[in-house]
Amino acid sequence: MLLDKQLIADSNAAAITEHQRKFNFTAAGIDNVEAIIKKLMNFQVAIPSWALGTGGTRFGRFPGAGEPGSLEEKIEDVGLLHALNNSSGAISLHIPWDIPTDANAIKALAAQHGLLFDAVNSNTFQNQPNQKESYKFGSLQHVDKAVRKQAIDHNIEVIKHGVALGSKSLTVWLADGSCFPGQLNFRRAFENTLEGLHEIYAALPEDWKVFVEYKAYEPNFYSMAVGDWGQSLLYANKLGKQAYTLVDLGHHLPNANIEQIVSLLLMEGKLGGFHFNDSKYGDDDLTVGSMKPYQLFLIFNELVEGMDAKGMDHATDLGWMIDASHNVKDPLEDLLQSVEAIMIAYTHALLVDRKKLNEAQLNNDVVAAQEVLQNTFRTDVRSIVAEARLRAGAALDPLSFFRSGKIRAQLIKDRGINTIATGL
Ligand code: PSV
Ligand code: MN
Repeated sequence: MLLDKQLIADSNAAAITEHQRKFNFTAAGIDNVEAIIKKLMNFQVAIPSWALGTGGTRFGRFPGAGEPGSLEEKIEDVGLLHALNNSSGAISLHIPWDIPTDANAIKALAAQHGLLFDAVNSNTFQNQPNQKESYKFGSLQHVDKAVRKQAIDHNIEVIKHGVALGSKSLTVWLADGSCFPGQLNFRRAFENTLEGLHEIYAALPEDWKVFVEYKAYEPNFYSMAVGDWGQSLLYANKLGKQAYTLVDLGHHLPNANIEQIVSLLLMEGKLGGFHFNDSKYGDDDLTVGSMKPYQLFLIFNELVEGMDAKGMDHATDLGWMIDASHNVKDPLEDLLQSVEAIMIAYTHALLVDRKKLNEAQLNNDVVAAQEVLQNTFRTDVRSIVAEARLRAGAALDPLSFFRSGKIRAQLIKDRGINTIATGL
């Protein structure tokens, strides 16, 4: 389904007067509003293919009708999001969940929706049917060379799929680790993992990056092969200049200071990208900004400050992606909420008065520094984000547009009652 842009234009026309009133009011208080709008129009957040279907809850999985049943339909769904918000211009595939039967046709379909292929993701955290070796005791860290080789070969195959689609990066997330003390020799596990990553790294095209994603724990785990940013950074430094750390917001121990982690990784030139989500207790994969919006703002504040200090391009020099699951909401509605939260946090970070903040820091004026950040955070910037969408031909209010009912109804009509297994 390709969304008829006229429908968006009609709904925008109905809401334009109210929007302009709000936008003019907010814009009047901002010096560089035009520059900010330009940045917002360029900023894209990739959507993971596995977030487009309903995930499971303790009570079961309750998928809504009209969810995508094929890679083509997943691309259509992301295309729809992008048409609505102009900020979801890329899709991230997970192999083997998303192996294209015809890469050229898939590429052409994505192009029709204005989408690029973001990082491709390997999966050595689930045994696949007909797989020779088992990942029961890990993949790249495994004591058995044959298991390690299987995991390396899989990653190299993922790179090949990515090359065929025009992707430019590989994300490696390992569920490797141990369940009990004594089970693993930590040093040997690290060395095996590094050796495998070296082989994968050697298969990267020159213009590719590899992202090493860390995660503090899996249920019932005692240790992880890549458990925190320190371990990830060690691997990335040892691998070379095409290797970076990837920060998934849900992958930290409680109360970790993620904004400080981000700042230091950026300083080291080793921050590769993000998986945005939110959480209350663990790796909850909740809607971005639904629990800790101030933390999200503080992270973006460090990102903008650090990227500007290095002359980096906000839109292209880091990998921006959502990694969330949707169990009780319509996945597309949830993703629209997540992208909106990211755009708001980014706008807030662009608005921070850097000069004032810097002065406050140099003068040890703690109160003034806090005021700068909190005044910004308390500014309602939703009309600025909406204006950026309007100028790009997207919807003033994507969620209301989607909720008007016509889109899901059309998807259900086109697809029957398709539902999809998310693999989570
Ligand atoms: C693991 O929890 C993770 O965050 C990794 O990014 C995976 O690739 C993804 O979720 C899907 O399981
Ligand atoms: Mn992730």
